[in-house]
Amino acid sequence: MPVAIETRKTPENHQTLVIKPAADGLALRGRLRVPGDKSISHRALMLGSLAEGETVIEGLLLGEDPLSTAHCFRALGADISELNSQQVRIQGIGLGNLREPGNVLDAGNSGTTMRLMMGILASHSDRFFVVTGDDSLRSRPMSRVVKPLQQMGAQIWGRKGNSLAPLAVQGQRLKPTHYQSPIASAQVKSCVLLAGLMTEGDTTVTEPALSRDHSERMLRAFGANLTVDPETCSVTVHGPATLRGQTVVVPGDISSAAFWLVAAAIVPGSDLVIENVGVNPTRTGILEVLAQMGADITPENEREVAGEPVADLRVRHSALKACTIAGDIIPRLIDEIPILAVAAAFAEGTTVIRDAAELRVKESDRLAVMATQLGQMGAQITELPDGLEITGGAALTGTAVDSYTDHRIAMSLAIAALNATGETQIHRAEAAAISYPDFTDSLRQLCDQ
Ligand code: SPQ
Repeated sequence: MPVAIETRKTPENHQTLVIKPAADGLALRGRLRVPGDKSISHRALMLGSLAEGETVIEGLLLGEDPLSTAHCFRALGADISELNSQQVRIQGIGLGNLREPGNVLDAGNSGTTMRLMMGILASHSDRFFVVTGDDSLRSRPMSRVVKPLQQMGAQIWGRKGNSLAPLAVQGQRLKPTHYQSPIASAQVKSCVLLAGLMTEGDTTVTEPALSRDHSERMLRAFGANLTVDPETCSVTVHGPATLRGQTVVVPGDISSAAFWLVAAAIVPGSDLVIENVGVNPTRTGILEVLAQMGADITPENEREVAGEPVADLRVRHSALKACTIAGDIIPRLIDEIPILAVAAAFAEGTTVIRDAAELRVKESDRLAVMATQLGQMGAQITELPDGLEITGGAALTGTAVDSYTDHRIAMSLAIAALNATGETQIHRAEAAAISYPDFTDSLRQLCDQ
């Protein structure tokens, strides 16, 4: 085998992923599918629970984050069948009919679960909810959703001036608002739109740049009345809405495909086809940046599936060159910055990433963690207040690194390890299961072709 891949359990019950490429001969070849899109999986579970009638979800991501969403909505009264990636059936309970759970709702590691659910809970009158999460989620800022909800009249309490979970919510009849979000965030936008579903009148969110639009697409498909103004990055929900159960076909997650796109681009001799990837334009910033860097990526078999654009992506190894990543493209590749930092480490010249301070409040401080961990492997990488500066070309050497329990960091470091000399040990690599439970199996399969 051209690369030795092993997983070891630690006494603290974590997993260390050990990767040691052979001196020559490693190339990633073949075809693969990545698991379902995480953002779409969350939204399908939530809207299916809130709709009237049956929703069928095909291709649901079985990662830990969507499992947290399913767990919460079961506790809120939705009848969700056994979870699998073929077909999940939900008997929705209808807007306004969530039950008050007898216990705390646990969003686990998932920012999307907590922030979107807050909009739904705050608008369910006469019911009391408490929402919490793991250590990482309890340190992530929640004021970004608490503020607009309070502007709509919501009653919410939490630590540090209502900005940190656990959060307590006394559901209310809300009033419509026009919220000018200071950040481009699909979670903020979706939270406000979901709160607007049961609110009489027009609830509008305007953001400084366009973030992913899966909520808008799916809300429309479920029957909500929405006006979208791309010029001003504004969306209005005309409430109150009625949602009707639908069939949702979840495409493969471009954020998961990103690891293989970069792996094949940087490992000589690679030629991969990643099938059935969602290529919604609000998510394809990574394809634009990799094209600018000189990557050889061709979309094939482009089609539309259940309201979302989908394609197979063929990627072949090529020489990469540095570029600048900043401005309005950032929200369209926000989750791909750690793996783009890996691509930059193998590109000629200095790549500058700016306007990405949001990365500091993800599952980990992704700027600090990528700078230290990739730096430990020998990359020339400097942390900027709102980004990273990476000068490519320094040879990487395998060493002990840590995911900081962040799924995207764990997988980015694994891809860097494929092009490093010697053995890399990635501690707490089990974090990958948040969004990509079969990541290590796919890595083995691809390296074994
Ligand atoms: O759900 P969570 O934990 O926030 O997950 C992340 C990720 O890397 O998987 C961010 F850490 O993705 C977010 C993404 O960054 C998922 C998301 C969504 O589904 O609406 C939107 C983005 O977050 P934001 O804060 O920009 O709205």
